[in-house]
Amino acid sequence: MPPYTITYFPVRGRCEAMRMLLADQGQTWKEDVVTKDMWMKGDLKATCLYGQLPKFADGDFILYQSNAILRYLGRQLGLYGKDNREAALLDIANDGVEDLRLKYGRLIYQNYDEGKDDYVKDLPNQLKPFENLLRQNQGGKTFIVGDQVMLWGSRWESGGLWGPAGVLGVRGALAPGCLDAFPLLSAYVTRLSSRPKLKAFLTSPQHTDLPINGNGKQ
Ligand code: 6SG
Repeated sequence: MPPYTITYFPVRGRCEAMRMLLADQGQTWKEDVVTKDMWMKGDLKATCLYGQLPKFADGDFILYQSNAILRYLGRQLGLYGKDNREAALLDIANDGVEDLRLKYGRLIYQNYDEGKDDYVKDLPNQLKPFENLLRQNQGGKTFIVGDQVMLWGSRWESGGLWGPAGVLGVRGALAPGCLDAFPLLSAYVTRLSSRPKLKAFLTSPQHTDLPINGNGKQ
């Protein structure tokens, strides 16, 4: 029995980052899939702390909030930096991703037809900080934080930055070529996605067959 269970809708959504992190780290987990019909009944929602998914279990320890789950796993698996400063730098990166993810969520779920052109037009401004973050660490040749090609970097880097559908994961769909102007980010995505365990996950039906979002938009 894997120790971890992800309870979520049948989408990549807010869980793909933690799935990528777990896969990259050679962990196994159980998926507890909640369909729209199941969710609409309301009894599961009533038991969730904020009335939302994802819900995550590590044995009998239950967590909510996708970023809290990522941080928990980061600490659990030794991927949260070597000290308080590195942890803060990771938080800076992840919180920036969260801001972009919120914009993306509003686009996808509330304002797709009217908002798409402006979103794509502004994407270079949104991505530039991440190119800059990368450059600040050894010229962008490794990870966003840290000085070794170490697995802890994959915490935000595989999951947090480009895993979320709204950020780089959609470059083939929403904004093809959006990385072309960012050589460090492009190389970094290629570097990370060639990590064997992560690559195996990203090319598996578990990832490829799952829609990015819950309403068919991407
Ligand atoms: C939706 O917003 O998937 N959770 C979502 N929606 C259902 O009743 N801050 C936290 C976090 O980071 C945000 C949680 C997040 O963990 S994520 C949730 O619980 C609710 O509020 C986006 C996502 N959507 C999937 C979805 C939307 C439409 C079709 C599928 C939910 C399932 C069926 C209807 C609503 Fe559905």
